Amino acid sequence: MSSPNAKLNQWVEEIRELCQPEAVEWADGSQEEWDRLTDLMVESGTLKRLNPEKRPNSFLAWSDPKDVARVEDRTFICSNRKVDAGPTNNWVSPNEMRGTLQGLFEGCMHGRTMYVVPFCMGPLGSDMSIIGVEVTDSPYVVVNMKIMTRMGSAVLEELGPDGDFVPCVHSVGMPLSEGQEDVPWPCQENKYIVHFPEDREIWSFGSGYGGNALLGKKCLALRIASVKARDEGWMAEHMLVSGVENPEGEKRYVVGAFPSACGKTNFAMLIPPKNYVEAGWKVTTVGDDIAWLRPGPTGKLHAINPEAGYFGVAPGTSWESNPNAMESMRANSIFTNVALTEDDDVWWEDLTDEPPENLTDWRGNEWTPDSETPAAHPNSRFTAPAAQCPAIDPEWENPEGVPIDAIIFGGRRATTMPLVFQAFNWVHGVFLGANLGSEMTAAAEGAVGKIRHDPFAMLPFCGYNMGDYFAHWLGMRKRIKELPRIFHVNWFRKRNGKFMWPGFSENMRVLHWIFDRVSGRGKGHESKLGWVPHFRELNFEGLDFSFEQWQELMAVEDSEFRQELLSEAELYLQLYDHLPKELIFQRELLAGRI
Ligand code: O2Y
Ligand code: MN
Repeated sequence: MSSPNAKLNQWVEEIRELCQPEAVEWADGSQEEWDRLTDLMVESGTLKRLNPEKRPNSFLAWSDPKDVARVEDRTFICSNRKVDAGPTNNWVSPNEMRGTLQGLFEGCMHGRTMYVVPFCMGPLGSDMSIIGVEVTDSPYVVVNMKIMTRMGSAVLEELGPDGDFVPCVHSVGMPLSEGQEDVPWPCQENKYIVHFPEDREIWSFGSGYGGNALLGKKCLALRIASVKARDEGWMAEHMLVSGVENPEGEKRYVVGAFPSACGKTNFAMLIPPKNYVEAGWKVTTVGDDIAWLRPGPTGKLHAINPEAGYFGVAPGTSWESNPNAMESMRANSIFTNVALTEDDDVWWEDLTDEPPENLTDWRGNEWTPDSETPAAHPNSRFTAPAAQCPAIDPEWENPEGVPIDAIIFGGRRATTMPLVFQAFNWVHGVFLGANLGSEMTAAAEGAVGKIRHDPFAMLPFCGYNMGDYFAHWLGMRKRIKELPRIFHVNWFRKRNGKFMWPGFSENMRVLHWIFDRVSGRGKGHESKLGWVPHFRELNFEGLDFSFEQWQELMAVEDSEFRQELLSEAELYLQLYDHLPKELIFQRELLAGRI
């Protein structure tokens, strides 16, 4: 098979000549193909079929322990000029990198099948969507792409004879010589995740895992799309998209950017407290990770979720913390690096209060509750279809996107940041996004508890100079007729080592205030940080929360903010030559206020 698109056929032929696979297969996205590839991987040991009674049509993969996460130090933005990648990205000149890739990819698919995977990021037929084609030697990638994107023949049809696509080349980097036996998870020590922003091209070598290999997600939908968005006047953001409807049937949509380990997926799929549900409030999910935003027909910013599935962190996800995610992965899902139960189901830390007596851990070893290592890898994942989420928004595939009224920035902060405040205006809101930071939670990330600044939660995902990205955000205010209001939230403030706010479902109360603010209700009052709610403006019905607790939760300590200003200085110095003056001015204003 080939496609009706001559440019695509020619490119596939070039990659075939370079990589020299044993066979070429065009993915059509059918159930037959899924069955055939999953059978093949069960046979080869890459997948285990889970108990069909408990988890129909679902599989478990255990990766090589050297291939368990995104590799930021091996991720490159190869713009023509170094300054366009900026100081926060790894840069190598396109010429040098193309030479390196030529060497790496020559013959890299020997003995393997090369799959050609046409995929669409965003609803088929939407002007906001982008088509990509990923060539890969990993059948695990093909089946994951079927869940995470619109994939296969329908995309080729949409592409037509003249359509354009983002070429994505992926290899696990382990060619097989004649008679050489394969391993369940082929990969390579030496990994390269490479983006050519001007050519809109992605090359990935050596990893079969997540964001390194499912190239529609972080590589296309964020790094390449952010560059395209800057050039074309829209925004590609690392944001969830949710709908909120009040008992009167008034509906608002919000987007939210949160650095990792801040409960972003839980917030995207929030189930309101009982009294809210009984009163008729509804929260729906459009997307849990990425939003593409364009000025839309209503004059507001409109958002689509470019993805069709969730690639969520398993540990910590449970019927208590996120029932909607649990429902989403009941069937037709792939689990990576979680533990296997005795009855062929999956388990991970915090899934149940009591761990099962006997498990096989993610490395394939026997595990009991006395074992000293976790049963599931901390970055273990579920890949589940978004359409299976009970809270999926009825408009989630609307080709025009959904109109956005609020942008929410949040981090995990034990000190300094109150529960919620609203930016004074767009420029101040951009300042809040630029200063977004979160505590590090894993020793692997650095000093636990230390603040890592992650502007707009985009530091690892912006395909160009972060200073220019801030300028693009500032410039967007002139393109949008009805600007969304911008808010900052922090669910994680602590006193005496204890969280001051219950979080999870109770975050609905904050969302309610945000809803009221963007609807012209909810008065609030001005503080040094921005607009904040009065105690009486938050609905505490069904929650025992005193005025004294509220005052502590909302307190602004000048000394903490002095420290905050100092810690921001590092990023400002790093970006000094591309930093918009508006942000320097905002920083001065904040310094003045405190
Ligand atoms: O570790 C990986 O390869 C995946 S990273 C990821 C996956 C889903 C959603 N967000 C992220 C992230 O790092 O932001
Ligand atoms: Mn993410």
